[in-house]
Amino acid sequence: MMMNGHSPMPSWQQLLATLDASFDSAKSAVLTQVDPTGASPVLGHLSRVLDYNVPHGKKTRGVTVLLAWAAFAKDRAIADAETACPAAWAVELLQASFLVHDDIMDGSQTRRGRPCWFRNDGVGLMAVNDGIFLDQALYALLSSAYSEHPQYSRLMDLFHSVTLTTCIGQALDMSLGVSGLTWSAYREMVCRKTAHYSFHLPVAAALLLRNRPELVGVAKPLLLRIGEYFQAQDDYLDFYGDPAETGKIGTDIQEAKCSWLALTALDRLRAAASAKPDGDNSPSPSEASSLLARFQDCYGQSEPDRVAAVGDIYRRLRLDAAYAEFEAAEFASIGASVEQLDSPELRLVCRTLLQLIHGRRK
Ligand code: GPP
Ligand code: MG
Ligand code: MG
Ligand code: MG
Repeated sequence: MMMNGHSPMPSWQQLLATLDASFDSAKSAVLTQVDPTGASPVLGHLSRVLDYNVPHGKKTRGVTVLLAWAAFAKDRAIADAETACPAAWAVELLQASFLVHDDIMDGSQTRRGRPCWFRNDGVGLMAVNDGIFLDQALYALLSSAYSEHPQYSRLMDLFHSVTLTTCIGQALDMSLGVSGLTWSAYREMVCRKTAHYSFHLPVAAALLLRNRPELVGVAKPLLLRIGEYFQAQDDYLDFYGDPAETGKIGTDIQEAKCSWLALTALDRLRAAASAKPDGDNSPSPSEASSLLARFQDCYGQSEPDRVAAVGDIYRRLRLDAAYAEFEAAEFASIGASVEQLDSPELRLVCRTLLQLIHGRRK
């Protein structure tokens, strides 16, 4: 990728390698703030919390900080990316904190191919405190790296306000359920619980570090759309994904989540039940009515038979094909909007992100 005659953009893999190489220094910046003497008896535990929960994910959000930072560089030398690494790890710390808490709330078993943190021997409810630690550690890290930066207070406000938004989105996720729900309620929830922290936050953080606060709002609507698309993929993978690839075992059916699959299933069943079949393989009105009753009886129940019955309904409705259609249309539509962005740097960032997540299997 070469732009405007500058040196080429570092690749995603190069940025990821830069990020990985800086983990130890981010970790020690956090632990030094916890206890500069290094003598506290909790340091061993906190070090384990960081090692287990922070560096093992895809790090899409952390690398996005480095990508946006690099896109706005005059000279795109890879070494320059190191300046943004603490902000990148701050976003990954926030993600780690959310995931530790989310897995408790969703009753999940595995994360990133290993037991969820709270399921580890000797951890249990201590994970609640560990999640708070991961959240607060990010502010220690930001302060150690950027306290003299002219945008420091905006950076703090950004992390705080995005955390509040995510927390409200998570409250919606935990309380919505699925019956009688609209797509607009779904989109609102998904935008808050996922899109803000996953896509807007990393780009906005990089823009503040580049002293470009005036650009923070410019790509936000598009980044939020990419985030909504990303969560629809996550909902799809919850059922259709391979746990060997995603590293997690879905719980959306048992937990009665308002997910893309559940909403699409309800749409299709209601349309077919009222003799407005949507597609060639639609069930007849009487089959649709009985599937609808079965769905309502089984969704949100933990008995394996009922979970399997919901899966059978998804397969009967060919929701994988419905999803593939949605994904292609959404990819094209967001892609067209990306090309309308005036800023070539923001265009590059959004295009890279959209291509990165398109068709993802994990
Ligand atoms: C994704 O939901 C959303 C989050 C991880 C945000 C959690 C926010 C908190 C304030 C705790 P998900 O449950 O579908 O994600 P996954 O499928 O990865 O468990
Ligand atoms: Mg979850
Ligand atoms: Mg959740
Ligand atoms: Mg999910």
